[in-house]
Amino acid sequence: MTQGRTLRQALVQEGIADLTGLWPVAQVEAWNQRIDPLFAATEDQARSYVGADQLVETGIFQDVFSEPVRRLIAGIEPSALLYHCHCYEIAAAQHKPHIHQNWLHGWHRDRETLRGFSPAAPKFVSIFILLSPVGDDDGPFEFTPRSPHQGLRSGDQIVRLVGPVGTAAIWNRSYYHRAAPNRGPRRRRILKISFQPAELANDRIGLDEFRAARSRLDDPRLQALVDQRRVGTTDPLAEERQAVTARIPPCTHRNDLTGAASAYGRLQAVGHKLLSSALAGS
Ligand SMILES: O=C(O)CCC(=O)C(=O)O
Repeated sequence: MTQGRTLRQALVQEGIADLTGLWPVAQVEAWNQRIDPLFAATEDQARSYVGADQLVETGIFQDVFSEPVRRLIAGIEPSALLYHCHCYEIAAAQHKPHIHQNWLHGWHRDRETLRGFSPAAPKFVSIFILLSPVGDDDGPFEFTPRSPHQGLRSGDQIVRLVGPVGTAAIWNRSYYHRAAPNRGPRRRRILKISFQPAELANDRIGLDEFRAARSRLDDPRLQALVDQRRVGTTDPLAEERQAVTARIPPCTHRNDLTGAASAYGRLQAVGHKLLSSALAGS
C-alpha cells in the first residue's frame, strides 16, 4: 500500500485505486432492487444494459453522483464530463471474455483513449461498482498496474476486482485491462462510469440516453456532468475539488498470456507509443 498518494497520482502511476465503501452496501442493494425488473427483460442476451436515462428515472444517477463523489471526481479532473454511465450484465457460463475475446485473451487498452493518452495525467477514467458478487470464476475485471507503454508481459502481476456487492475501483482506461471469462453460474452486473476532460472529443455524450438523462435532471450540478454543450470547453465544474488519498489494491494474480502473445503485445505497445507521439505532433 502506498501512503499519501492522491487518486489523481495513483491513476497516473499504478492506474488503479480502490473505492470500496464510497457507496454503502445497503444503497447498492437498493439500486439492485430498482433495476432487477429492467434487467429481467434482457436476461437471455449476452450483454445487456440499463442506460443513463434509466439511472436518472430510478434515482440511481442522483445517488451515485452525491456531493462527495462529485468533489472526488473534480479533484481528479476539474472539468469532468461523462463518457459512460450505465449498468451492464454479462452472460454466465462462458469460456471467453465478453469483450475483445479473440485478441490477447481479452487484454486491451481502450482504443478511443490512445490519441489523447498522457503519461502525466489521467485523462480517461472509469469507475466500476460491483452490483453482483464477483469471485474468481465470475468474470472479474483484471488490470495491469504499470505503464501501458511497457506493453504486456507473460506472467505480469495483475489486480483482480473480486468481492461482494459494493466493491468498487477507479482505473485508467489507457492501461491494459480485460474481463476474465465469466465461467460461473450467474450474470455479472456492474455499474460503470467514465469521465474525461470536457475539452476532449466525446462521441457518446450526444447519445439519446445522455440527452434524456439531462432533460430529466433538475440539479444544475448533475446536469453539467451530462451536458453535451460543454464539449470543447475547459470551464471547471462548480464542485470544490477534493484530493482523496488513494488505496492501491494489491496484485493477487498473474496474467496467463503465453510468451508469443506477450511479444505481440509488446510490439503493439511500441506501435501505440509511436502513434501517440506522431498524433501529439500533428
Ligand atoms: O467488463 C469488464 O470487466 C471489462 C470491460 C472493459 O474492458 C472496458 O470497460 O473497457
